[in-house]
Amino acid sequence: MTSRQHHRCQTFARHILEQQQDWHPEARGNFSWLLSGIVLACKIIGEEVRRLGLSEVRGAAGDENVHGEQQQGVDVFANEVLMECLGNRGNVGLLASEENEEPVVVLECPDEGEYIVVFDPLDGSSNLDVNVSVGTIFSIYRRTAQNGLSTEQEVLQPGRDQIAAGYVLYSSSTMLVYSTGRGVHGFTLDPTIGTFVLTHPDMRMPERGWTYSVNESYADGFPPYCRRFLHWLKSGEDNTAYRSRYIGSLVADFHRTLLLGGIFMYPPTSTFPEGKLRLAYEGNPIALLAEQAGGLATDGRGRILDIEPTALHQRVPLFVGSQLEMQKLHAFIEQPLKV
Ligand code: P6P
Repeated sequence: MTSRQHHRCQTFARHILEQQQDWHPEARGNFSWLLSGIVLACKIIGEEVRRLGLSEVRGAAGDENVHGEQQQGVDVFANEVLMECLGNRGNVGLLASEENEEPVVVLECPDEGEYIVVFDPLDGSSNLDVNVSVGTIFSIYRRTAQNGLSTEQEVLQPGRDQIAAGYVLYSSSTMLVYSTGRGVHGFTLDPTIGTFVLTHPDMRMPERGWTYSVNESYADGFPPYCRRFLHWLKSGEDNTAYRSRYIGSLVADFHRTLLLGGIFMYPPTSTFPEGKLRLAYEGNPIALLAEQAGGLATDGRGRILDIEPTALHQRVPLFVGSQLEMQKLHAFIEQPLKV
C-alpha cells in the first residue's frame, strides 16, 4: 500500500471503527451502527435542504409545532427521516425530538434498546426560505435500567452523561462535527463519493477570539451583567474591540465560534426569561462539543453539562465560547466560573 494517505479513505465510518478499536475493543459495533443511522438521515435531509426551492416540502407546513412555532414542511420531513433511520437500528430504545411533545418508544426493553437519541431535526429552519445555513443537532445517552422511570424521566439526563453529541451543518459544504468524549472531529461530505471524509481532526477552539455573537435587538432585556459585558466587548481593553457576527442559526453561529473562537450568547431576555434555546437538544450537545474542544459553556450560573433537567423541552440561557471571553463574562457576573 502506498504511504500516501488518500483523504477520501479516511471516512466517518472508518474513524468510528478506529476509535472503537482504540477505546472499546470489546464493542460489538452497536454504537457505530447507530451513528450510521444518523449519517444516513442527515445525507437525506441535506439533499432535501439543498434543493428546497425545487422541493414539494418547501415553505410552511401550515401547522404549528409543539411549541406553537410555525412549522416548516422540511421540519416535518427531517423529523420523519430521523425517526425512520434511527428507529430501524435495532438498538435504539427512545427517540426524543424538538418536533415531538413526548419521547417516542422504539424498543421497550432496555436490554434491546440500549440507546437514547435526542435531536433537533433542523435547527434554524425558519432561515431556510432566505437560504441561510441550518443544522441537525444530536445527543446520545445510554438508557439507565432503572425500573419505574417514565420515558421522559429516562431521557432527562444531565449533559455530562452524553456518550456522544454532534451536529450536521448544511451550508456551502455539509459538515458533520461530533465528539464521543475524546476530542472533536469534523468531516466534510464529499458529494462525488457521497461520504463524509475527515477534514478537521482534533478540532480545538482558540483560547480567545475576535467576534461576539448575540441578537442585540433584545439587549434592553438582558441581565445587567450581560449588558456590562457587551459594553466591554465593544470597547474592550486597550481598544481591542470585538466584531459582531450573528447569523441567527445556532449551528452556524457555534461552528464559527468553534473554529475562530470568541463567544456566542443567547442570554435571558424579557421574552425568554430562561433563554430561548432548549437544554436537551441545543444546550447540552453544543456544550459537550465546546468543552471537548477546550472551550466553556454555561447558563450564566454554572456549567451547562451539570444542569439536572426537569423537562424535555426546557429552555436555558446559553453562553458558549473561548476561555478568555467566558472567564471575562463570569468576572462581570461577579462569581468565579465553577466548571
Ligand atoms: P433569534 C433558530 O430559530 C434558533 O432556534 C437558533 O438556531 C438560533 O440561535 C436562535 O433561534 C435565534 O433566535 O431570537 O435571535 O431569532
